[in-house]
Amino acid sequence: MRFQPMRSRTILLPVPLPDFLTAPLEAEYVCVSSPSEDVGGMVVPGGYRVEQDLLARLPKLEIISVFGVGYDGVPLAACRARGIRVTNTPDVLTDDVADIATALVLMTSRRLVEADRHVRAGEWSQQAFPLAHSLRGKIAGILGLGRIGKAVAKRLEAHGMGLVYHSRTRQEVPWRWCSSVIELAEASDFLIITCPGGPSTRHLVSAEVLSALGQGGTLINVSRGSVVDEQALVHALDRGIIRSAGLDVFEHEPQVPEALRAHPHTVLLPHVGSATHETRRAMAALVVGNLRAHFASQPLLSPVEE
Ligand code: A2R
Repeated sequence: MRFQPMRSRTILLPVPLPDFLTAPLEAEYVCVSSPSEDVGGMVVPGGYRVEQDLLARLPKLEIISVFGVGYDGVPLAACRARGIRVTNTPDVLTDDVADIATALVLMTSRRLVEADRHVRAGEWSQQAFPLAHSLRGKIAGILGLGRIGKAVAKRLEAHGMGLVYHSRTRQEVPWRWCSSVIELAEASDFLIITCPGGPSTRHLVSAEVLSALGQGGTLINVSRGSVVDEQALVHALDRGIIRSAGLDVFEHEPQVPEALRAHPHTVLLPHVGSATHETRRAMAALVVGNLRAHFASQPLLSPVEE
């Protein structure tokens, strides 16, 4: 007779997740898509909003394992008050997200999307493509110098760029610290957002910050759309207050304002920072490993500590 594992724990998956994540979960646990009294664990994608009334319907919930590094959708204080543990998937996605930030810097500065359209539209034989802008000697300002911010900084240094940064804490790094986001924007040709989302960073990049970035400036965002006042960004692009924007994240995903889609100097990606086979599988392994560790009363692999 084949051995059947005892699936005694119930895990809530409130939204569809990839097969390579659900398959190992279904092998070990009873997986459900609606809340029930038995639910002991929950797996949600990064940025998913875990509402308080959902938590209230899960009296036995012990752990929320986030499939992503950003956990801004999880009400941490409420979880702490109930002793619910929270995990995320840091480190394994750092390089991929940093690559996308670097790609957006190159795509906006060298106008690569426009250049591609130029060739496809058969325009090359009629007119030369206009000149773009070099990266060498330009300044990249990193907003949030954590794991991803540092990986972006290293990549852009290799492109001959100068670096400045702003985080709440000054760090022992070779790059100049700016004490405010405005000071950072003033010093930057490219303002690159790599800080977490959530209430404490909401609209940190405001109309005032975009003005400080200025006419030759480019905004790059690979963290969370909530960090940018999107209306102010549309205004800044339309009025030429800044030159361009490269965005992998938006305030109301998957909605992207028509004004951003129509603008010639925006490069827009559908939140693909960590979207590779390799990284998504490594993230899935961390999600499963954290649940396994929790239910075996072992130390968590990547607990969220605030
Ligand atoms: O401020 P600090 O010293 O705690 O530094 C963190 C910085 N940060 C902020 N910087 C400015 N203003 C804030 N209000 C603020 N809050 C946090 O963001 C730290 O240097 C950085 C975050 O780095 P890590 O925790 O290492 O996160 P990681 O792995 O780089 O990912 C960043 C975000 C995620 O939360 C996702 O939303 C997104 O990238 O994919």
